[in-house]
Amino acid sequence: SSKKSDSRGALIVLEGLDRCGKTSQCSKLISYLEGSGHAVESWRFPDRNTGVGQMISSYLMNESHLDDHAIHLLFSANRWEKRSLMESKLRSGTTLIIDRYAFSGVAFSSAKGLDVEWCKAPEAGLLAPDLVLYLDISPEKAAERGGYGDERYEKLEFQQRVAQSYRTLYDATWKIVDATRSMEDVEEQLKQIVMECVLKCQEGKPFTQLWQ
Ligand code: 2DT
Repeated sequence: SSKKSDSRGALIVLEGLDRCGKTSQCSKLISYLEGSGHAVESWRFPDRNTGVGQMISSYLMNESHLDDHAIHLLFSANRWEKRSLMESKLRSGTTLIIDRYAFSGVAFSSAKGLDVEWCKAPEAGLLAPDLVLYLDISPEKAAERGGYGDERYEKLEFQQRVAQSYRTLYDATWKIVDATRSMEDVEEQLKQIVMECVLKCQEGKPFTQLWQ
C-alpha cells in the first residue's frame, strides 16, 4: 500500500574491508540526503559508546582478551541494544546510513574459523537492511591505501579471509560497488542507488528481518 502512514525511512548499510572508503562515503551520503531535504542519521557498529561497546573497543585495541565466541556475541548484543531505537527512527521517517552491521559480525568472526550458521544465529530478528552497499576492493589494494592502523583485525592475511567470508553473504539486497574507482565516481554511483531505495521506503516498503 502507499498510504502515508506506511511511509518510513530506509535502512542502508555500508560494508567492506578496512580502508575501502566506507566511512568517507557514509558522510558524503549524509550530506547528499540532508541537502535534498531528507531526515537522515549516521550510525556505526560497533557503537563504542555503550557499556557493551566499551568492552568491544578495548578488545579491538588489544587491551583485553576475549574468547572468539564471547566477542562475537558482544558485537551482536551491541546491535540488539540499538534495535528498538532503530525501528522507531525508521518508522518516524528517518533514514539511517550505517557503517557496518551484522554482515561485519559474520564475516569477521567466521574468518577466525567460527561456523557461519553459528555466527548468524544471534543476528536473526534484527531489522534487515533495505540496501547493503558493498565497497569492493582487494585486500592488497586496500592495504596500499596508506596502510592499516594498530587494531586487532587490521592485518593483510586476516583481511583476505574476511573478503572471502563476505562473499558468502551476498544476496538480493546487496549492491557491489567497485571501490577502486575515484572517490567521486563511487560517490555518484552510491547517490543514485541510495535515492532509489529511499523513495521506495517512503512509499511504504515493508520491514523484513535478518536470517529467519
Ligand atoms: P571499525 O574500524 O569500523 O570501527 O570496526 N567488527 C565489526 C566485527 O568483528 N564484528 C562486528 O559485528 C562489527 C560491527 C570490523 C571495528 C572492527 O570491528 C569488526 C572492524
